[in-house]
Amino acid sequence: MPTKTFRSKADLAINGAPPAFDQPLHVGRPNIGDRDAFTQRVNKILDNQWLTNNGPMVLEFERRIAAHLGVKHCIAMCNGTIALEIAIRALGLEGEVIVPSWTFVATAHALYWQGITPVFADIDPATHNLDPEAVRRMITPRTSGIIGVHLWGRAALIDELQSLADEHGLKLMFDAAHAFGSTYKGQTIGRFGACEVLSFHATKSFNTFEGGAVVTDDEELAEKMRLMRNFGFHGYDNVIHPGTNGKMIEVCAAMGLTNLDGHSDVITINMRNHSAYTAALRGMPGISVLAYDPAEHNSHHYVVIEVDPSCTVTRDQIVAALQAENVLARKYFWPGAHRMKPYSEIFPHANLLLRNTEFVAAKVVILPSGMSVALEDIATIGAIIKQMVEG
Ligand code: T4K
Repeated sequence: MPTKTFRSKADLAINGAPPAFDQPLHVGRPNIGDRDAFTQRVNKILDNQWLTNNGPMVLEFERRIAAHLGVKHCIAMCNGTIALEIAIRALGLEGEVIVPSWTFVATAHALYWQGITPVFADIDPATHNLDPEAVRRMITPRTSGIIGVHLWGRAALIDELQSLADEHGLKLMFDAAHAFGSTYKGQTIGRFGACEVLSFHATKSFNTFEGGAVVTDDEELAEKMRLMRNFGFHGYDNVIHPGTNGKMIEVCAAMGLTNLDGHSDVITINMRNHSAYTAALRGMPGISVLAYDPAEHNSHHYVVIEVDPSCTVTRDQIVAALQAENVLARKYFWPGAHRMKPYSEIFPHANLLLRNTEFVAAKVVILPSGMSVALEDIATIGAIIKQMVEG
């Protein structure tokens, strides 16, 4: 363990001392695969003179992702948010749709953007995922569906949500933006609900620069989404459906194919990092690291720590101390979508029904991980937090 001392509670306001890290250590630093393989693919794209619109690289990417997840259809898109919007529209969701507030705001925005009201249901504070009983309480005659989120790649309570949806005649889909390669009861995420939506944003464990996809076993739904992502074109000069431009471009697919080849290495490093953080923070009063179920697959991309109200320092003091040392920890997804506009104006009292969301949002910190984080970095970050808590 390093012997250096870092800013303590008392020191936080003192300026001038050099930070522990010369360069910022980011949450969300992209994992970048084999550069030569990527460059070769880019050269192929340039030689082909086919840059977008369902090119060969995107078709190969879709085949590989579908095979990787064991799902019939992968419809690649320009990003996860557009993929959510297209899936929501293709499913015919309308009126009200129940979602967690404890998610990235895109889950709610994808509904609101289309004139649908996102209705926030509370989470289970242990899993950070939707509590099916809280979902049940939010169902009204206007409810048309539920969007479950597999937060931190940990699967939502899929069976319970599916039973609830069936019982009330609701559509169920999943925001699986964090769950690429995760499993639920041993089955790969991708085939649950009517469809599942992935994000391949630069900050995800697996990225295509920007990108996303909807995956589903439903042939008819897949066909509809393929039309919608390309303005509704069915052949030249023939538009048979309203649509938008949701296409993934060739260079993103090239990045995806390259990163897919290296993704198992990323997971190995993430698992190593997660274990190292867990060991470094073990026994620190009021601090815990969210665990991943060893019986399920998970990319271990998110290192989520919880700072309990019983801790000697607050969550915000820890974040401030880390940032002062150039560790750019994040408070994802504080303060919760219900406290962001326009939802805070539409539902000014949502907090009263979202006690667990509020409780969790106040105590979470995400720490840097991925290929650019070394074990020594984790030891130093552990020492900074220790100094704060015990110093
Ligand atoms: N549903 C869920 C549950 C999601 O988490 C997301 C996205 C979506 C849906 C929507 O999917 P997309 O439409 O994005 O495909 C970031 C990402 O932009 C967003 O994709 C992600 N979730 C969310 C959790 O994080 P910000 O606002 O935190 O981004 P930003 O610019 O602050 O960057 C985050 C960190 O990453 C910084 O510390 C810097 C670092 N970074 C970022 C980029 C882009 C790099 O080091 N290199 C980079 O190239 O939203």
